[in-house]
Amino acid sequence: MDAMPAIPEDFLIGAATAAYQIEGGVDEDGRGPSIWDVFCREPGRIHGGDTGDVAADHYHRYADDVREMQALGLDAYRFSIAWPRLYPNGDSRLNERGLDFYQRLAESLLDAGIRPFATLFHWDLPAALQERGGWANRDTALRFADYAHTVFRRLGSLIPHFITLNEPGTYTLMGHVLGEHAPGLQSLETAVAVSHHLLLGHGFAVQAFRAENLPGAQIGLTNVLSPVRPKTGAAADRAAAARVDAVSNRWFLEPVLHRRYPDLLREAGVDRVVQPGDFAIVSQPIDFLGVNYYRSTIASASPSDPLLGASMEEPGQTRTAMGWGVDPDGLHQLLLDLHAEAPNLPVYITENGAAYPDVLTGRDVHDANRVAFLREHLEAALAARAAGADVRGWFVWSLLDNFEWAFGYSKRFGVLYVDYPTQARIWKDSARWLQSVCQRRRTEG
Ligand code: IFM
Repeated sequence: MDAMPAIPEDFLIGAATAAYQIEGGVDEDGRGPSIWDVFCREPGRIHGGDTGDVAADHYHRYADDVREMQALGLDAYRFSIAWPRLYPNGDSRLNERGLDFYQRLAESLLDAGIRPFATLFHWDLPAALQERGGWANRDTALRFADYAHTVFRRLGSLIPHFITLNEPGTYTLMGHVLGEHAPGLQSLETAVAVSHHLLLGHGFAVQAFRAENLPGAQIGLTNVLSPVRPKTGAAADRAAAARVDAVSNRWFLEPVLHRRYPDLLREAGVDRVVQPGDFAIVSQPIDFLGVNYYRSTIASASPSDPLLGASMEEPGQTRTAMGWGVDPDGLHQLLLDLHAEAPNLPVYITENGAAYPDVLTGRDVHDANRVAFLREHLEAALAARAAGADVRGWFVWSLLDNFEWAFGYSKRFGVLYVDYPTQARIWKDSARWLQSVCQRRRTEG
């Protein structure tokens, strides 16, 4: 990869978080329980028995956190809205105090000159809705649209960018096939229904957004995408790679972009839950695609594998603390491929980052590995942009160390180190590097 190209004026540099991972304050101001509150209390589900009860205490410290973002020089901040703060019971009773929090957060960001990007569903479904079947129940898509509509009506003048869903694929697979995330189910049949209703909810939310006619505001969907290459040119490896690609990438992309499910999903029975007219809803035009990128995949045929008949490896010279291979070229290729597939669809990289075993020494965290990861991936994104891909921005995952789902607090992704006992925020070297990038972006812009 060549040296980092200049950062274009309209290319945003940001950082991302999600409500359950940072907020804490789970019992405050009328918030209802989410499926993650329930899941964390089930013995053995989360590393060390950790929960999001306190997390990074952002619910109380959001104003300080916005000041940190301002000091970093970020153009944009992506956060998620906790549905159970607004609708604690999953029904139509709105909790105004929950809405107030996000209004205050959005106003603080705007006052600091930081553009808010708000995700509406980053996995924290109200527990009351899971009791009625969760996303396996088609009605949840309608409840989601009502919640989304409230957000657009009440906060739409403050928030210029909305993301309907974060990584519906991860939510579906980890929560309903592997059972490693809330709600902890293991049923392919349920997962297939969940996936379709998530996409339907996305489409309904886009319709509600358009109905509000918010001047200048935009809406998109965020998928995690992992380019898949066959290990060899052999037909069996290419077929295995296509199956892995269908599950990892195409499942949540094709219905939105091309009004169809991949064949593999049709074989898994998705047609049972698709009703006439659904694809028209799911494929409502979006203003941008959010891409979360962490790693890529090499697939080969493995007839003994029961799920996909494939085995997977991750290319990369080095690994992160999650064991994920580091492959910035995969991001470059992915962005070019997306541009070829949907040339008129702008892309934001809504998450990109790495966990490493950070060590706090005095007031320092020397995370040279994370600095290299971020620099190489930003360079890859900028090179793809220079080659014609319509990439509009890049968000580091994450602003803060946080609750990494089943891994609890054992994995640190932040550029700001969180000292959990004191909740102090400590700048890692990667934060200083990010600040220098933002400064450079401003002088070049
Ligand atoms: O922490 C998660 C985030 O919630 C969704 N995308 C991947 C991140 C790292 O695993």
